[in-house]
Amino acid sequence: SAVAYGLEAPFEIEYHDSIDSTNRRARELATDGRSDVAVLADEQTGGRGRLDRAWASPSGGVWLSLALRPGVPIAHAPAFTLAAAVAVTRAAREAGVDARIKWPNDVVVGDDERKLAGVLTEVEGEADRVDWVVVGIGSNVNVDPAALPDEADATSVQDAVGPVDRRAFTQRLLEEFDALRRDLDAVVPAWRADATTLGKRVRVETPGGTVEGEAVDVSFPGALVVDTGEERVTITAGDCEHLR
Ligand code: BTX
Repeated sequence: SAVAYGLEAPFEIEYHDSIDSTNRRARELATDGRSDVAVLADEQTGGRGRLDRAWASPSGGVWLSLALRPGVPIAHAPAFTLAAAVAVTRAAREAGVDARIKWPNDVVVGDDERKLAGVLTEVEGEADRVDWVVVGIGSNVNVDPAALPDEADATSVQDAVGPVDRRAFTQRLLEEFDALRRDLDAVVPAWRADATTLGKRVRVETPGGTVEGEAVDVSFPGALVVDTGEERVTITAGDCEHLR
């Protein structure tokens, strides 16, 4: 329970010392009709990123997935991804880490933009109303970066400022997320304030091809607007690279 984990959280907490994937478990709960449950684990043995990529999840991180049934149109679901990125960024800044958001879902630190956290949102339902949304948030908190894959260009809160109280970090993250999910119109302005992508030259690999230009804005519920010099392209999904 929330109390057993020592959290006064706005979500019911299901805690696991070790689990394959908190997203997998949260999907199971959401499919069963449960909502406002946060599945939390010290370690994941089969953590997943986008496009079925592996997400390294050693003990000491904050691996958590929220099962939600918000009753919004499916097109609004990306706002939950942005809200999660803002929530992690605020929790990290509270812990003393200068974290910034790289569109759409990476939380990065430093000029070399090492990845501190990632968000994986999964949705099921009808166009005008989702059945459920699962928001998975993986934060490298008290993790030795040596325990993360070399090619991941990862960092952790521990690497930046030393080990922190994971309960306080998680509490802050959940409170920030809770406030934003109740006020989705506040998500994009909050995201803009914490972003590192805006104003940068970017190359975005989208399902429809590569787009290169200046990232000029993010529009609700989370699309990136890129000015190619010839036109403004609105991108709803893709992998974004910051060009120097
Ligand atoms: P992504 O597809 O944007 O990023 C995946 C890539 O990130 C990997 O290919 C690898 O290069 C790199 N990577 C892997 N592990 C780490 C790590 N710990 N830190 C930094 N970089 C890493 C991002 O996907 C979405 C990740 C969501 C993870 C959460 S954890 C709780 C929940 N459960 C679950 O299975 N997934 C989510």
